[in-house]
Amino acid sequence: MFLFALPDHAKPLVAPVGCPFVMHYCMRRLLNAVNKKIIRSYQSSAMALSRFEYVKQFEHEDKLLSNCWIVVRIDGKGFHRFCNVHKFDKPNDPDALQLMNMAGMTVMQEFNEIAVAFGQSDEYSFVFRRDASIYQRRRDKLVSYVASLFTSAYMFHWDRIFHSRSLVIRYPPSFDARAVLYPTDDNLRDYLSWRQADVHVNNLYNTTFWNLVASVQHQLQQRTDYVPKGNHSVTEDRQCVREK
Ligand SMILES: Nc1nc2c(ncn2[C@@H]2O[C@H](COP(=O)(O)OP(=O)(O)OP(=O)(O)O)[C@@H](O)[C@H]2O)c(=O)[nH]1
Ligand SMILES: [Mg+2]
Repeated sequence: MFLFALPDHAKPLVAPVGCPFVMHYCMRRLLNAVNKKIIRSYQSSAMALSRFEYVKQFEHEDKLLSNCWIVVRIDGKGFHRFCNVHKFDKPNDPDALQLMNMAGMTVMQEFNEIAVAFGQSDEYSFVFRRDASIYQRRRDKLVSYVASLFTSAYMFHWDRIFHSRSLVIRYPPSFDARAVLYPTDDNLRDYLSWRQADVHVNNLYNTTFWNLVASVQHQLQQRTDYVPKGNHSVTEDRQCVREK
């Protein structure tokens, strides 16, 4: 390795045009640039040639098959508990769903190769075009970026959505993600139909169930609000409630 240098005292710091030191000054700039290049290439080759270099062989790059639709689906981890802790309305909390949509929109704005996205409950599916070339279709990169952006966007928009309810986030939510390939348009359409059927069945069941729960709770509330006149014992009161 060769490094070139001129002694500092031999070089003027500023070289006015027409000065006899202009040549000297230019030489110094040139040599500094060459030195930097040499040092940089030496450093990178020293790293590359280290005895630890072999561990790179353990890394495996999984590329998503070309000419297939890529669906990246994220799903909230333990959202049953998350929704209970934050007292989301059952079965659907409009604000919580709006927050999911905001996070979904953030992902769509970032990745312009998403053709369509579909969300329900605590999940979101992002459909990347067949010819998407994002991150050279590297599975790990794509899946981890989508999941992390969705999660950070969910946190980012939380205050805007929930500030009217003064709902403070109690612990950090997380989302898993997977990428699935669909080779034909029919397969993709059936995938979307499958998610649609899922939301339909769940909502049919959940809406009915939670409406029943709400109406029974309402009736019980009305009954327990009834306070009989007179000097009754607690047992008698309960009897009154039951008999009413
Ligand atoms: N109250 C309420 N709960 C919701 C809402 N959206 C989703 N959830 C809850 O989120 C859950 C989502 O289902 P899953 O993804 O199967 O369950 P999970 O608890 O997230 O479990 P994993 O995904 O396996 O970690 C539902 O069972 C509901 O309990 C909502 O708008 N309101
Ligand atoms: Mg979930």
